[in-house]
Amino acid sequence: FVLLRDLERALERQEFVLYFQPRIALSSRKVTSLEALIRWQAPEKGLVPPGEFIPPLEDSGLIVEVGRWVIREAARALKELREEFPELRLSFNVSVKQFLDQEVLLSALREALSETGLPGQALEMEITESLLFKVGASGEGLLEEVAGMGLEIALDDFGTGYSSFAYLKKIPARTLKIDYSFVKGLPESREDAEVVMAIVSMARNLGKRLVAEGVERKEQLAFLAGLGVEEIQGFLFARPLPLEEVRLFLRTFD
Ligand code: G
Ligand code: G
Ligand code: NA
Ligand code: MN
Repeated sequence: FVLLRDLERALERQEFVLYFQPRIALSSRKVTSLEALIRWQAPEKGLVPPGEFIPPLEDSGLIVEVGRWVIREAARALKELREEFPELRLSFNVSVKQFLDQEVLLSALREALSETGLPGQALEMEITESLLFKVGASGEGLLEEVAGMGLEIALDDFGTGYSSFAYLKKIPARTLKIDYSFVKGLPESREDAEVVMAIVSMARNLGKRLVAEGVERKEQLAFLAGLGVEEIQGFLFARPLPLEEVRLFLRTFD
C-alpha cells in the first residue's frame, strides 16, 4: 500500500530511478534500443515495482510531473550511452493523464531534445491501445505532433486492448509490440501461436515493424524468428538493468 504523500516526497528526494531493458534485432543480433522503466528506490521498502505506484501516481495526476522527469532522465542517459553506442535508441512509456496534459508532454520532449541535442528519431514513445481508447480523438493530434518532432511511436501491449483496425490505419505508429501474454505459451499453445501469426500477418500488410515482449525461452525465440518478427525484448536476453549495468551489457553482448 503506497501513500500519496510518500510519492510526493519520493519525487522531491529523487528516489525514482530508471532501469533500461535492451531490445535486440534478430537480423543483426545487435541491441537496437532500450526501454526506460521506472522504479522507486524507497528508503524502507527497497526497490518498488511500478505496478504498485504507477496507479496512485496516475490517479493523483502526479504522473504528469514524474513523466516529465522520466523523459528528461531517459534522454540524458541515452545521450551519454550514444557517445559509445551512436546508433542506440530509447523508448519510454506514457500514461493517460500525461497524454491529456499535452502541453507538459510536448514541452518535456522539446526540452529533452534541445538539452541533449538528440535527434527526434533517437526516441520512441510507447502507448497502449487502451490509452488511445480512453483519450479519444484528442490523442490523434498529439500523436501527429510527436511524430512531427521525429519521434517514433510504438503500440505497446498489442492485442490486449480495444484493438481497432481503424486506429491502426490512422495513427502514425511504426512499431507494434506483441504483448507478453501471447508470447508466454509459444510455441506449444495453439491459441497463442494463432494469435501471434495473425498479428504478424496484419503487421506485414500494414508495413509495421514487430517487437515481441516477454521472451524468456529459446523455443519462443525460434518460433518468433521463424515468423520474421524483427526485434525481441525479454529476460532471455536481458532484464531491465540500471544504467551502469546496461552499459556493461552493451559492451559485452554478442
Ligand atoms: O517494469 P515493469 O514491467 O514492472 O513495468 C510495469 C508497468 O509499468 C508496465 O506496464 C510499464 O509500461 C509501466 N511503466 C514503467 N515505467 C513507466 C513510466 O516511466 N511511465 C509510465 N507511465 N508507465 C511506466
Ligand atoms: O507494459 P509494458 O510492456 O511497458 O511492461 C514491460 C514490463 O515487462 C516491464 O516491467 C518488464 O520488467 C517486463 N518484462 C520484460 N521482459 C520480460 C520477460 O521476459 N518476462 C516477464 N515476465 N516480464 C518481462
Ligand atoms: Na512499454
Ligand atoms: Mn508491453
